[in-house]
Amino acid sequence: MIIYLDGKYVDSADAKVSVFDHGLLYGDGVFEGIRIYAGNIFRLDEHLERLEMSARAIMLDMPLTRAEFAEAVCETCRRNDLNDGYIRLVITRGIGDLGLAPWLCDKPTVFIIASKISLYPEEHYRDGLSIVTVPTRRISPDALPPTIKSLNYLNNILAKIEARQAGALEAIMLNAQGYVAECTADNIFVVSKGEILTPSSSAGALKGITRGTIFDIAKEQNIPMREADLMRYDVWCADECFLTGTGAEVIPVVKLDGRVIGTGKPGPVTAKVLEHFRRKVLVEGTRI
Ligand code: PXG
Repeated sequence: MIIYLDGKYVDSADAKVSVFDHGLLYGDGVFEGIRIYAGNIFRLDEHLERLEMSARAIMLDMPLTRAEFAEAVCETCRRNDLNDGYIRLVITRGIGDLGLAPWLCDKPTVFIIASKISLYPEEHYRDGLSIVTVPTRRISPDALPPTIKSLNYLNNILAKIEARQAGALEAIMLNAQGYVAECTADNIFVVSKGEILTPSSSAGALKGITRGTIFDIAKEQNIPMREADLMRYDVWCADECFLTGTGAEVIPVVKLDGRVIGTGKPGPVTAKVLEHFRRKVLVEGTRI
């Protein structure tokens, strides 16, 4: 596997970062997870825009222009002969000393991994997931805006551990007020009385690229959709529920906290959204 690392394309065995890198020492950095389908990188420009906003929010100067990043992402895919897979683009604060001070870091570290993706098994797309609500809350916007896709995933990781302990593959995280924020690595949606509802970023949701695609599909298909504050009750009593993420795409949820959602089977709105999503990823995108 060939990795892009600080302007060079190196073998994965040689792709090493320093133990003094603040991405490692403090989780000081930002990243993107991107998909490539049939040689087309899905919504690359939107991912790079979100990356720029994340970097701006943590006062990290972008070491490359958007065009340079786009080229580096495409070239990493080309060098790995990757037409379908997952791309991880990471920018850290770079190498510094053992103090927090980001201004003592020389220059950001940039690396890009283009690899295969491990998806949820197909039966979950057919039958739907059973998920739980976990005790770990989504970090609140006054601590760290949840819109920043930073290298600090520890609260989501704790939630993921709690999900696993409960025998679930994903989990709902509530915000500090007790409203549904999102899942550990996916946004959440409910369908209620024909309308698609999803938490806002001020309620703790990452502005997911897949989430944005769902808004586009809803508009194109004339399905009413809006942001709303959701309680667990709203998910328990919804007609349908589904999750979205770059890795998961669109995946139905049929059970939350032991309660069956709707009919207990993936619903028609979810099926329609999933079908249009799968079509979109094949026709949109940046050709490598
Ligand atoms: N919420 C959170 C907290 C995420 O980390 C999403 C929502 C979905 O956003 P996108 O833009 O992907 O539609 C994410 C992103 C992985 C992995 O390895 C996935 C994410 C983050 C980190 C790792 O599958 N999902």
